[in-house]
Parts: sequence; structure tokens; C-alpha cells
Amino acid sequence: MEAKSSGQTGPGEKFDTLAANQIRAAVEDVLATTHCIDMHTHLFPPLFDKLNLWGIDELLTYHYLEAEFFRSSTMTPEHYWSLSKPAQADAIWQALFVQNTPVSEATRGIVAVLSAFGLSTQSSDLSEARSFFNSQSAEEHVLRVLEMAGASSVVMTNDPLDVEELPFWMNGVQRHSHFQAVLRLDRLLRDWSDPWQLLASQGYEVDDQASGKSIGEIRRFIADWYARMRPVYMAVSLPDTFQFPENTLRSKILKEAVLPSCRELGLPLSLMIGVRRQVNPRLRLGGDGVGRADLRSLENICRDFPNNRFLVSVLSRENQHELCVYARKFNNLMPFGCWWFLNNPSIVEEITRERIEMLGTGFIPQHSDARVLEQLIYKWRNTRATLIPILTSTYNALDRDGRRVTRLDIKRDVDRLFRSNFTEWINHRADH
Ligand code: RAT
Ligand code: ZN
Repeated sequence: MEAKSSGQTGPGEKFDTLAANQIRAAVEDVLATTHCIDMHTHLFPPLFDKLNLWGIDELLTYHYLEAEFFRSSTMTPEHYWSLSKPAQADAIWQALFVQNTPVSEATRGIVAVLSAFGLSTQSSDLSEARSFFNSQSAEEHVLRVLEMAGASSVVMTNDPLDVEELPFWMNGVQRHSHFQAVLRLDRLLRDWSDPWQLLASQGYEVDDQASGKSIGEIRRFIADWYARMRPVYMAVSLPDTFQFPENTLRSKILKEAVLPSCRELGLPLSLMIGVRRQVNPRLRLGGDGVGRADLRSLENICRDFPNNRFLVSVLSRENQHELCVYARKFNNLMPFGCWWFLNNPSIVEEITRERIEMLGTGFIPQHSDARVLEQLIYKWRNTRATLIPILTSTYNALDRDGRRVTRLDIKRDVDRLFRSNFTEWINHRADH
């Protein structure tokens, strides 16, 4: 990144219209100099110790690459899981980078990261990359990577029922100025037979039917975790079969505990809809799939809870157009990101063009979903690269239609897409 976007107007920017042939360069420049807020990642700052994933072995054992590895190798998943992490990374490097050309999105990402640090992308082994990453200090490396990615802050995914994460919060872990928390409710909203006991073990008076005091106690649990984490929103990922309302404990807890708590605390709820968990359990994290969801559930939620704000990402390509239509009907719905199997340039381009055509600049085009720190570098580079032709052709069309574009217009739009659509959504207090 060259310089942080100041949001200030340069001399003449406001009135100096761009000629059609100047638009692309201006778009490139504004995209390159505007820092983004990465509104959904799975990253942790260094004080979270082993949850802070970085370096070549973590990069190569990303579950997107593991899924590709099993297509290119005869190794069974069971054998792979029995290996140490460096041995797994070696196997993936050999199969996907030495014996094959790394042309998929996830493999190119590794090449881009190695190249960004001046490391060889053609080595037959990982010794050079390992010694480079081993010599970095965790805190300095975080700041360097954020700068290389052009990200001013990242938003984490923090599940209070995750036993690995829980102790850090309970011990009052110090906050990192570049990492914001999110109260993730997947475990709470899963089949209630598991979480009620976890809540009970944290001292809440809940029962297996979510009856009696349970709803009030779940709200107390959320309020306590709000105080502990200071999350910027709450979030849950939901299956393609998600229905709302329905006669289940999940629906009851969502309606009677989560949505009222969101209203009371002034927090949006992020809904990530469309994952089919564990289609192939042998692949573990890489074993989830996708299914088209019935977005009438989303329609019901947005209509019946106008005083709640929703951040929504849908995983199926087939659901994208409907999502835009719903965003035009409900101003408490903010579409975001091109998630997981959608995060490929051809699909991102299609979805982003559709969103601009239907919603103008009123959406959040992308989040990285990074699990390993250095992924920020390639994921945000790719997002910027994909946006260049999209924004250029959008402004060229506007120019042809008779409205000249200024550099300030472009700055304002990119600032909305990369930053303020998100910050305004999380800071907005209920007055719909
Ligand atoms: O993209 C991913 O890494 C997925 O495994 C999911 O974690 C997804 O992003 C989610 O937040 O549920
Ligand atoms: Zn995620």
C-alpha cells in the first residue's frame, strides 16, 4: 500500500472531471491507496498464541488446499491426518506446486504470498520459506502483513463455546488495536442438546428444553459475553435447509433471545446461509459443501424484525440474485462478501457487477475469510484486481450516459465499499 486514504479532498478533485480515458488509472490508484476493513476473518492476534496462525506450514494446510490435495494425490485422508503439520505441508507442496502447476485460486494465493516476501515460488522444498517465517517476530509480522494487504483492521470470529478460545477471554486477554471481536453463535444455535450443557457449565440456569428461565439466561449469557468481548456484531452460519420461523429450539432461541439481545445491544446479526456441513467428513474442515437455500426465511426475518439489522452472505451462486432483490425490499439487510466457494475471480466479478447494478454502492463487496494471516495479502490483492475492471466499466457507462465522474466520486464510492458501509452498519443505533 502506498498511503492511507485520508478521505481529504485534494486540490481540484471535487470539480475536475475525468476524461473517459483517465478513469481506469484513477480507479486503480484509489483502490490501491484505500485501506479496507476486513469484516469477517478467522484470524487472531499474537496474544491468542496457537490460535494465531501464520507461516508457510499453516498456509499450505489451509482447508481449501487440503480439499484440492486429495484430488491430486493418492494419499488417504486418514494417512494425511496422521502426519505432523510440516509433513502435511510438504505433501501438499509436492502434489500441488511441484508435480502440478498451481493455477487454482487457492494455489495461486500461495505463490502470490511467497512472491510478496521475495521468496522463491519454484523451490523443490520449503526450507527457504520456513526459515524466513521462523525468523519473524509475531507482532511485527502482523503489522507488516496488514500494511502489505492494505487492511487497517480485521474482524475476528469468536465463539464463546469454543473450548480452545474460551480461556483467553476468561483470563482477560489484552485487546489488539487492529483486531475487532465478533460474537459467533454457531454452537449456541446448533442442536440445543449440546450447548445447553456448556451454558450450564458456565453457570447459566438453562435446561434441555430451553424452558423456564432458559431464554432469560441465554440473554444473560449473551450480555456477559458482550461485556467481555465488546463484539462489533453477532454472527451465525446456517445450513441450506435453514427455515424461519419453524417449530425448533433454534428458531425459538433466535427469536426470543438472540434478536432481542441484538436490539438491546445495538448490534447487527450476520447470517451466513447455505453451508452443507460435513458432506465428506473424512476431509474434516474441507469436507463441507454448499446448497441452495430457501431465502423466504430471510424475507420473514427482515420483515418481522424491522428493528434488527442484518449482514447477510449466501454461499450458493444461485441465491445471489434473490439476495439483491431482498436488499432492495428491506433496508435492514446489508449483503456482504463472496464467500468460500464463491471467492474465485469469475464468480466475484459476476456477483459484484450484479450488486452494483441493483444496489449502487450499498453493499459490502468482500471480506477475506482468512484463517492464516498472510492470506490477507493475496485475498485483498485479488479483490482489488477484480474491482478495477468492474468499477472502470461502471464509471465509463455513467460517463457515456452523460454524467462526468470526478476523482472524489471514486474515492467516496471505494470508501463506502471498503469501509463506511460496514462502520455505519455496526455503529448505527436503532431508529429504522
Ligand atoms: O471459508 C471458510 O473458511 C469456511 O470454513 C467457514 O469458516 C466459513 O467462512 C464460516 O465462517 O463459517
Ligand atoms: Zn468464515
